[in-house]
Amino acid sequence: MVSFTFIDATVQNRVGRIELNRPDQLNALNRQMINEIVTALEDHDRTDKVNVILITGKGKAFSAGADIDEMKDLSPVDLEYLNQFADWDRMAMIKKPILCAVQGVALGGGFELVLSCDLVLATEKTMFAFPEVNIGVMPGAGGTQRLTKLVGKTKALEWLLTGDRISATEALQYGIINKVVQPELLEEEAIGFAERLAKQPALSLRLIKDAVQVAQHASVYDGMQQERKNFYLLFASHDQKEGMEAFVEKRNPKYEGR
Ligand code: CO8
Repeated sequence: MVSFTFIDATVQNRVGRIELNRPDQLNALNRQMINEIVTALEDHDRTDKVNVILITGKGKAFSAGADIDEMKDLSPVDLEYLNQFADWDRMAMIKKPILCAVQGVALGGGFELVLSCDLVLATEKTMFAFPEVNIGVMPGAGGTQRLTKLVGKTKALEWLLTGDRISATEALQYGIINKVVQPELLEEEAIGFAERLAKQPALSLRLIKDAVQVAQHASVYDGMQQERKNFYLLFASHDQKEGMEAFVEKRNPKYEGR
C-alpha cells in the first residue's frame, strides 16, 4: 500500500480503511489530503482484498471542513484553473460500499465527506454542521444537494442558512446517519459493522449500491430497469450458485466474490 502524508490506508479482514490523519488541524481537508483520500478509495475499490471501505478520523474531530488557510486568498479564476472539485467528483465512482465512523465534529467539507459515504456511524457527542454561511461562503462539494435529498427542503434550508449544529440524535431521526453509539465503542462498532458486510457476496454489495445510487436521480421505471439488469447479472456469478445451493443443502455458503 502507498504511504500518504495526511491519511493512513490499511486493509484487514477485507475492510479497506482510510483514516484521516491531520489531527492537529482537526482533519481540515486540504487539496493534497482530498487527493490522497480519493486515491486510497480507488486503490481499495480496485483490489480484490477489499469488499467494504471504512473512513475514520484520528483525533478529537472527524473533520472541521475544507482547509480555510489554503482557500482564503483564492480567486474564482484560481478555482477554475485548479479544477477544485475534480478529485472530489471521483468519489462518486467508487463501487464498493463506503462506511464512515464520525467522532467529534463533521463540518463543512467534512460533513460533505460524510454525505458522500453510504453508511454512517456516529457517537452520542458527534455534531454535524454546514458553518460556511458564517464565513461568507456556502457548501461547494454537494452539501446543498445531498442534505436536501436526504432531509427535504425545509430542514436543509434551516441548517444551511443558520449553520446550526445537528446533533447525532437529530441526524439519526432525519436519516442522515445509520446508528449512534457510545464514543468509546465507535471504532469497535464501525469495524464490526464493516467486517460483517465484508463477508457478504461482494458482487451483490456493489450491484445493490449501484441500484440504490440510480434511485437518487432516476424515475422508478428507469431505476427498475437498472435493478433488473443487476439482478440478472448476479446469475452469472459463482456466489449466486453457491448461495442458493447452500440454502437448499442447509449449509453455510462459501463466497468467493466472483
Ligand atoms: N481549516 C483550517 N484549519 C482549521 C480548520 C479549517 N476548516 N478548522 C480547524 N482548524 C485548525 C485551527 O486553525 C487550529 O490550528 P492552530 O492550532 O494552528 O491554530 C486547529 O485546527 C484547532 O482548531 P481550534 O483551535 O479552532 O479548535 P477548537 O476546538 O477551539 O474549535 C472548531 C473547533 C469549532 C471546529 C473550529 O476549529 C472551527 O470553527 N473550525 C472551522 C469550521 C468551519 O468553518 N468549517 C467550514 C470550512 S469551509 C468548507 O468546508 C467549505 C467546503 C467546500 C468544499 C469542500 C471540499 C473539501
